[in-house]
Amino acid sequence: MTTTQTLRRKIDDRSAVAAVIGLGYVGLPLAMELCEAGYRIVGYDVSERVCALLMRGESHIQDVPATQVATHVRSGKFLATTDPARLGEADTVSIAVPTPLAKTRDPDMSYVVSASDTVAAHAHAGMLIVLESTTYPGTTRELLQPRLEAKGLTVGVDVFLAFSPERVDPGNPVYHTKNTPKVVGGVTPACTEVATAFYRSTIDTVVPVSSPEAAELVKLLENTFRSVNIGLVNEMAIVCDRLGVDIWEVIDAAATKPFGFMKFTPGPGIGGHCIPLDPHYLAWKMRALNYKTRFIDLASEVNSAMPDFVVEKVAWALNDDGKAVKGAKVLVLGVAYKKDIDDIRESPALDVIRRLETRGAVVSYHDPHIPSFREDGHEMVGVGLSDAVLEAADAVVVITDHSGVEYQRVADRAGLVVDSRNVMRRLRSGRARIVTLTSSH
Ligand code: SAJ
Repeated sequence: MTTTQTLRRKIDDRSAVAAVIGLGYVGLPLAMELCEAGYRIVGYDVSERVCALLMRGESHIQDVPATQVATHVRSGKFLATTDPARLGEADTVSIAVPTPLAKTRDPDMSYVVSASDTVAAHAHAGMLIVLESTTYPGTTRELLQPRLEAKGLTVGVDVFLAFSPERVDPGNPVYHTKNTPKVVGGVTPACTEVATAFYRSTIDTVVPVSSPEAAELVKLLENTFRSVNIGLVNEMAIVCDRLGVDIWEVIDAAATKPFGFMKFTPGPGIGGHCIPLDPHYLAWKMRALNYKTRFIDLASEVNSAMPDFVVEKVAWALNDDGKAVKGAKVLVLGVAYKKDIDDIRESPALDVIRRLETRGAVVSYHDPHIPSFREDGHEMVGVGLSDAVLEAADAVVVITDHSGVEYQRVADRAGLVVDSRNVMRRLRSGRARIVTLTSSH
């Protein structure tokens, strides 16, 4: 039997041992789905704390119930370990490690390089290796393939190598790892075939493409599409502000078009670990090829100017109340990067708070999902949303429109609300004067 046939058989009868490198919001859900599909799993992570808590049957990932971890640990199907040697037992390895951007907006590939070295050290004939971390096109072929070949392993014959973008949307109540279509691109046709068979054993829909570069670009197109369209609608908000038109009325009316339009909404900027970052992988790669990705750069420019735009709105609104920003008591309502989650990474709220404090405002915040935070050199403890807090504020600034906040009480008790998400639009009018991104200050 050829190596391909042997590995295919082990995938088909689930005797293959599947390894997952990186047990975070991508790797752990994938490891759990692989357990459900019948594989024995070697979960590898550099964090002793994470491996220990998982082996105690606990979960550090909001979308993975501890009961599911406990079940698979108890059955012996799931092992979380910091010992890289255990990867030698694996027939398949899925790499789901972080690919952050440095402050210079250049990709920090150190985690992928480290994982690639670890895999290569324990790679053997008959192994499938799949990179899932979002990265620039060419990474799989340039970083992983040489390391495998340096061990005398021929890709497509002895070992199989592919890229498959992660599409995990934390907190999404409908789409999770098993029912989100999975794109797979192999270095050779045999690599694509084996990787497709592997993921098809676990995930409902698998979409093979012809190369790892195509698969790497699929992810970047998906998230650049969002960044550019959010940038467009943010620019339209600035246009509407200049023209005295309500941007949300315009968007809602445009969204009645049953074809050829997709609704995005303006806001205080974009946060998270995907949309603000992923497009910069492509921009960085293309700079090296002397091409300027203008849409990516322009969207980034518009989106990152939105915190300033919001702060200007606050300053003008306070001014209309005869107050200076300096010394004003400002309550920021919602600091997570998007509604109904507890993640503050890259949140525009951090920029808004920093800019307000720079201008002398006394800033506090309330976020039902984030009681306190230490992020990006900022450390704050949230306040309760009491009537007294609302009445004492010179301005309340809605940055994240979490559900479950008593916005009517905010409208009744606060004197001034700058609402960057237009979440207050359908309320009975109360004491507060409400300013949106496009209403006159
Ligand atoms: N945002 C806007 N206006 C919009 C949409 C989003 O200002 O119309 C802001 C959000 O407030 C947030 C940022 O943009 O700060 C990103 O929002 P997002 O809805 O794209 O949420 P993310 O960052 O969690 O994106 C993830 C991505 N999933 C993966 O990368 C696997 C993205 O591809 C998904 O489309 C998105 O979830 C989703 O649809 O929820």
